[in-house]
Amino acid sequence: MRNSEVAELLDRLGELVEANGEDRFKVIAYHRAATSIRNMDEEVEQLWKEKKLEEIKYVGEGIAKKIDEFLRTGKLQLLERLREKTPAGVPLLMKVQGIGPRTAYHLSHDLGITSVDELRKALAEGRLDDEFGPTVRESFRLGIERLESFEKRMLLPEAEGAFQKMASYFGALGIRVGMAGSLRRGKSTVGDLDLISTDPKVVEAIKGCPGVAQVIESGPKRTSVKLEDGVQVDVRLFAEEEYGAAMVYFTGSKDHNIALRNLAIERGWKLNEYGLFDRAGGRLAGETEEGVYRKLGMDYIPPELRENRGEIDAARNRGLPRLVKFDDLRGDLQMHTTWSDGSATLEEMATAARDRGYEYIAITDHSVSVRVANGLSEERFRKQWREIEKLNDRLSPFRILKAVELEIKSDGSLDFEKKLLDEFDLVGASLHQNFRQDARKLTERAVKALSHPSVDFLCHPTNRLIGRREGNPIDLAKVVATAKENGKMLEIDGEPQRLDLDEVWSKRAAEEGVPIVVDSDAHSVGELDNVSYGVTVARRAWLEAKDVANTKSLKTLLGRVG
Ligand code: DGT
Ligand code: CA
Ligand code: CA
Ligand code: ZN
Repeated sequence: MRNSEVAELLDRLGELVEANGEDRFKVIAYHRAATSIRNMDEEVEQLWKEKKLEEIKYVGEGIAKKIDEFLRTGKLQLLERLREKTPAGVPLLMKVQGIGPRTAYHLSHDLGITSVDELRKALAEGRLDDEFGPTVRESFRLGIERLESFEKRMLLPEAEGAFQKMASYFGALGIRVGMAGSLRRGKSTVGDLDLISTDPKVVEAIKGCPGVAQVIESGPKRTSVKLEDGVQVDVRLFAEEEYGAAMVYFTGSKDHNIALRNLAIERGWKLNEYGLFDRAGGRLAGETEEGVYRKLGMDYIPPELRENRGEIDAARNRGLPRLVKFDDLRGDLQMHTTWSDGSATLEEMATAARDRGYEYIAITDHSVSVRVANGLSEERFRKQWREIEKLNDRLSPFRILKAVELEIKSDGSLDFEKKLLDEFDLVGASLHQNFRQDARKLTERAVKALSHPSVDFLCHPTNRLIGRREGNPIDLAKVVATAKENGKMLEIDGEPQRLDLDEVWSKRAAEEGVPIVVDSDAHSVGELDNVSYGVTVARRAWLEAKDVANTKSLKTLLGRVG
């Protein structure tokens, strides 16, 4: 099985490309292809032999060529070239937020610091006091801390991939396992996997699961293992009549559990992972989650809401939201094609979206000033529109919207004039450049864009990349207020590293009546599926179908964005 080898290769390549200051889009593309290959069930070598590399999710033509070169020759020339010109440790140092290619080069080449560990030591021993001011040194320290706490966590696709593999292994053995923990709640990052089963075979069987590298702890009712990629999985055994209570307990969150337990205590009862019990120890509930919630006097609470953010009161008052589902979506409103930095053609994206059952999509290639992503000029957009019109004739009633991910420039002005913008069906505005400005300036840029009559929504408002970059210190309350005032929409970008806006701010925006766009930001056909991560965030934000703009018919949507 060479999947992990190929995944490693692409990860190293991504790091080195980044270390050499090349464009972020490429870097992300390498890493997500790596994760996808690491987690897939098929063997990459087999697909390569069948010339089907490009069928792998997140693998486009460019990456397929590199995998081909590696499998044919055992080497990748680009990687070796980059390795030669990059001083030792630079990719590692760049994982620390606040350290870019130039600083990493300086640390390694001039100061001989080639790892995060050495950097920490040098900071502690005061060896960098002459080189960097106190603010910069503090930012290094914070960056190191953040890196260490994140490195232990996974993004959703990785966690889901690990769970799917386990589930199919257990499935083949006829062992039923339930998924609990933060993955079941759909949290954007997952620390470890928590499995629950009522089948006694499970505690031994898990040790033989492919990918298990180490058994950490093993007892009659619990086994903890570590997978090859460092992921920890806990499996716990319960009796049938305890299963529901165990699922409630280990799904969490901890705060939700504590609030439930307090409710039980108020009634003189006891709630734990084995069940709900009355004063005399008699079992009141435990076999099913529904039973536990019902007995406590409330509606069943969907896992995504179990964060103790008001869901318990809502469930007691029959006031839980009817959460939006993937099937409610009628279209996807952000995606890229080979016209800018996507890996699939316009036609491929459109037909794939139509085959997924959508009624409409927006093609939102980047605008001209995003040079690293091959942004489009007016002239190129006009050419693209002719292609869109032809496809629309052919694919009708499916409809492709002429759209753009429009760059908000440093001074808050936009890439195009109003006259041209008004010829688009839909305009999303994004802020990719100069995001190191101070909070006031960044907020001004977003506010200016949201006040422009031709802009329909703000894309990934904070521009965070989970585990790599904190969101911009933008004043989101002001952004929400401006969107509300001007009748604009805000986006939940489904790219697993982004998931931006997050659930807390999406909830606040929706409560203010600001429509939320949930989209994939796909750069390949496979990435169209990312919209489901966006839906997960929307659900964690308590959103109903009515709160999400792209659950509406095209007519209603266009009526609104005019
Ligand atoms: P993670 O793994 O860090 O992404 O987050 P979780 O939520 O999966 O947390 P984990 O794996 O430590 O524990 C799974 C669940 O078990 C957690 O969501 C709630 C429950 N739990 C763990 N420790 C405690 C505790 O001390 N008290 C209560 N009431 N519940 C706990
Ligand atoms: Ca967990
Ligand atoms: Ca756990
Ligand atoms: Zn973007």
